[in-house]
Amino acid sequence: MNELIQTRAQDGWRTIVLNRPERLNAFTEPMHEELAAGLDAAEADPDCRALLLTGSGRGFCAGQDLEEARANTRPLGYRLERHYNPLVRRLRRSRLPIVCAINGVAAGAGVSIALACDIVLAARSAQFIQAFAAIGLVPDAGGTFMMPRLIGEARARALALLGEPLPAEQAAAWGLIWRCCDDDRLMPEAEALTARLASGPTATLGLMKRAFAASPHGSLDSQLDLERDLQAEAASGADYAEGMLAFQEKRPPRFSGASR
Ligand code: LHQ
Repeated sequence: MNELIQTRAQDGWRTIVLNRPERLNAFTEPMHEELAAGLDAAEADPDCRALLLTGSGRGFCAGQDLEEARANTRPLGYRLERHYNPLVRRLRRSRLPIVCAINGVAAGAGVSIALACDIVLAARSAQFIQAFAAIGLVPDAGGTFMMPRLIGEARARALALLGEPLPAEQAAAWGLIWRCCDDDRLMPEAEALTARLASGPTATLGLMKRAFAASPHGSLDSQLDLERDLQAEAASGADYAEGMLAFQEKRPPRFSGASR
């Protein structure tokens, strides 16, 4: 079966692979539907405690499939509202920590989707391209929100207006992503990172995501209040008790990931 999205279940976590390599994993509507179903299934599985998102072939994701966009009469705003914006929101709001392994070029909304994940690793040969200006469009799927916050407005504006590729090493040096590594190390490192997150205090990692999601909109006062509330919630969970006990007993913690 020619799946547009492949899912592999590992012990405690899942890999989700964008799988249209002949089109550099550019998104079509059916691919969005399959990805949403894959994310639904992962979220609903209590044994799944982390996700790894990557692409097959030589690209990560070339954004919207331009052939589909041209052939299909749906307005562009509909596509964003129906597929891209919910995807970005759900990656950000997911209860699961999400690692993104950028195995090759990321362009257009492909960059935005990567940046909506929690930790982004890239192969040294990968590039990030704000490809929008070249086709007469503006950055979307959260690009104008995430890019300036990660790398500063001067760099974000120039990348968007010029559409120049940003090599992975530069992206890491600028703080767009967590780090880059040699191409043959990408998947082993991304998998090790995801497995490590999967053995973490999952519910608490979800609370951390909430704090970071609120941060750009908040003041110091509002973040202090939010952190107080989230900390109370974290401290009421079994993983806090286990973490404290493990510290006392000088052993690694065995987190259940549960919220209580
Ligand atoms: C593609 C694509 C592609 C189809 C490569 N579509 N086939 C949201 C909502 C609604 C509407 C509009 O937009 C959005 C958000 C967006 O994402 S808009 C931005 C869409 N993406 C782009 O504009 C990127 C277009 N692609 C490129 O500029 C290049 O392909 C890059 C720079 C990504 C890679 O270049 P190369 O490494 O030289 O590869 P290539 O161009 O040879 O691509 C390989 C094949 O993939 C090729 O097909 P072919 O039959 O000639 O082998 C491309 O046509 C196809 N492909 N991107 N987005």
